[in-house]
Amino acid sequence: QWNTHWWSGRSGIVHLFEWKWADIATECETFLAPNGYAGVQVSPPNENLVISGRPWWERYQPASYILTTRSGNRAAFTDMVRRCNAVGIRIYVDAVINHMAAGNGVGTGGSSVSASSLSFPAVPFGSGDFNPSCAINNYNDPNQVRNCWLVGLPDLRLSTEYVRGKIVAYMNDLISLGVAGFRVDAVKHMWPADIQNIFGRLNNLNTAHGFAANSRPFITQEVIDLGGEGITKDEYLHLGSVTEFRYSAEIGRVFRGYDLLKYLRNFGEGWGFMASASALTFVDNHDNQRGHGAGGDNVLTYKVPKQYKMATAFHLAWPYGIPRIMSSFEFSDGDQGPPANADGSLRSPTINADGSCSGGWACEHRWRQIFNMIKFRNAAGTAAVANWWENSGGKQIAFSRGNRAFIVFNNENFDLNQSLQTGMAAGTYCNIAAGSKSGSSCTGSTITVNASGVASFSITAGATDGFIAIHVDAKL
Ligand code: QV4
Ligand code: CA
Repeated sequence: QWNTHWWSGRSGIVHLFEWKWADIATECETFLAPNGYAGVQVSPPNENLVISGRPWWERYQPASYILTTRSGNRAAFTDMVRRCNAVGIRIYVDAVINHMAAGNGVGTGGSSVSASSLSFPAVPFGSGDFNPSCAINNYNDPNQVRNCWLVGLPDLRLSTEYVRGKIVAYMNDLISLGVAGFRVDAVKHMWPADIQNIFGRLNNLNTAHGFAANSRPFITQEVIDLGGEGITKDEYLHLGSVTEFRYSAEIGRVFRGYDLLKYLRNFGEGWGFMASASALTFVDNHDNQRGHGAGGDNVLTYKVPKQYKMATAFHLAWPYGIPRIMSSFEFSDGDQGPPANADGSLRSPTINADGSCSGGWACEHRWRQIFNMIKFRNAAGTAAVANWWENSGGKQIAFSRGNRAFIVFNNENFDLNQSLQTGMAAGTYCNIAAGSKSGSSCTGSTITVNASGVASFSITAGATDGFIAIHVDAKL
């Protein structure tokens, strides 16, 4: 359950956090597929409790497994998956299966919810389907972390066949609609044996959506392991891929300038991270960009654009992990929900003439420096890192991916002016940080590689983009 089912020549999963299904369908067709992306992680599609003020986190409070949320209904979800698969963009569902909603009221599909009487009639779940109420205070106690109630959310009794059966039916329903897999929420809070049972009962992917026969759903498990807790990521590695939270914490620290870029030379397993094929990697996620979950103060977000673009460029240039790109809505408060109308309905992002978003949406995946690095990663393919260079200060680095792509970073507070061996064929290349290839020219600056593979690079300390990148698919 490690295969992402990406089309060849594609890479990267964009988390279109809180987007509507209809907008995602259009985004697959008009932007993601043409720019080489491979997949989308969508917000939880199952009905959630409506919470006053409409915080984003109401979607992590399930009311039922009916596919009706502010992102759209079952028909809209079905249409999105079909249209995205048709252009080679895979859909991964955020599956919230550890718990149900903590409050009382009504769900986004109109179902009634009562946490106080443990009644979720639209599933139905009743009091016998939950573990006894208790708080999680001690993350060194695996029994407490897995059997007690995460921030007061009624904890499902996943040891029972009835509860397992309901969750398997929900996930198999999504597989029948053509999803390629799941980001499973709060996995640390579930026993490995319980989720192994559930994952083992998932159907193969739907061949009508272009998946090969006998394809297993991709699984990425949300386990926050920054060390020092009673539960480790290692307990879940046999079940599928796992979120590598240390990647996010460390890359933020490096690009914020607290560590030398030269140490990135063995970023990945060399830093004690899990094996590359198991690691779901990200610069930030929907929790740690706003101080939820864990990750610390060093996490980079869209609010620190220069360092964010540099960290993302490294993330996509470096051959480690399964990269996920965060696509955010703008926020000033950590509870604030996505852009919405007065009646609570979600607003669509406004797409500007230059391709960027507005209307409260950050759309990092549409930033030139980011989507052009997806193309860099696709151009690099499986080529190994070569032609490593570092300055004596250690905050300027460069490397190639074989003879297919080359990138230079300057995180010093002084200019970089350097001739470097790129490993690339002679010619003129577009600097894809500064612009794109358009016909027979570049919309930004160019880099000329001479017959010996050498080119000269200049990145001032104050440059808007702290990196220069070239690759074979953006050669004039
Ligand atoms: C409050 C009190 C509790 C009290 C409870 C009583 O804080 O002490 O017990 O009321 O009812 C929201 C509120 C939270 C509230 C809770 C229940 O923020 O204050 O508890 O609802 O009413 C998201 C948000 C949470 C939010 C939750 C449910 O981050 O703030 O809680 O959704 O709406 C750990 C886990 C990890 C988790 C991470 C955040 O190991 O698995 O914390 N990450 C995932 C998701 C995350 C989501 C959940 C798990 C829960 O990525 O987005 O939490 O589904 O590290
Ligand atoms: Ca649990």
